Amino acid sequence: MGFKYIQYQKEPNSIGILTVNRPNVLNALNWDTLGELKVFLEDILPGEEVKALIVTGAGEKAFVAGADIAQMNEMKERDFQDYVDTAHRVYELIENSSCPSIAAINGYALGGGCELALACDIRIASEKARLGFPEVKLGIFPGWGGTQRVTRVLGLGKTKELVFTGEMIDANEALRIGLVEKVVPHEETMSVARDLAGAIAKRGPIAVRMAKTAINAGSEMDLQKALLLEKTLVSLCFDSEDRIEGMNAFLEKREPAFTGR
Ligand code: CO8
Repeated sequence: MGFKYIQYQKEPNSIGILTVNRPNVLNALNWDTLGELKVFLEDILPGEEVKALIVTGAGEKAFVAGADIAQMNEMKERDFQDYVDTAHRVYELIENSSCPSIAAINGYALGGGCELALACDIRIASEKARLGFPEVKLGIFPGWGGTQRVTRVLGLGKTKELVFTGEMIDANEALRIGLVEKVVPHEETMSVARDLAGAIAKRGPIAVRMAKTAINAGSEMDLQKALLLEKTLVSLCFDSEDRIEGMNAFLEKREPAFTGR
């Protein structure tokens, strides 16, 4: 696909694997990497028909160690604004994608890297992973959605503790506070992520997609509006061929063959 800083592969069971590929700088996100991610997410992923996307980092040490500090340090005001806008767009594309996403956190997930993981739907962490928001050590703060997405996952107090101190936490602490969903032996990070993606890929794609919308959009609404949204979306699901197939398959004691219609 002609990308320099990211890799993408589609596996036979409709699982996509997106890898940030700058291992020499712990997969730090420079402008070009964000640009490639944007092109991939906007122009390529929608045509791929993948049922789950795994996002990970190349090499043995890092998921993504954040924004590229060396490049940021050279940026002028207007460039910086564009850099921030591009990162916001990339993270929104992942968060709002109809395709469920899993962050396979295979090492450091810091600053913009932790924010990237938080834009994904589910986070699996290697036992070697280290997570945190070191931005205040650099005189900035998590500005790629971090202050907002972390708060929604961890609550105000824990977010402020992590953001104000800039201290890293290990994978087990991340699990304890709910920053990741699962901690696994390092060498099993990708296989566990694949298993999870595989389980999602077998389910009714319309149901998974609408559930994602109901959960994401509903969490930003008051309860009454969110329940109305849920009712509307689940009614649409009920009208799908996949619903008929799923219920018939259960009653006939066989595996469903969903078509996404
Ligand atoms: N940017 C650029 N280069 C990096 C980055 C990074 N974020 N992280 C690591 N590197 C480079 C190192 O400079 C080093 O390069 P070289 O070999 O040329 O010296 C190489 O990667 C390997 O790193 P280390 O030698 O430092 O590896 P260690 O194992 O000793 O340490 C650490 C690993 C602890 C992860 C360390 O590299 C580190 O602290 N990295 C920086 C982490 C960080 O601060 N991340 C936050 C960046 S800021 C950010 O993400 C902001 C996002 C929101 C911006 C919104 C606008 C304000």
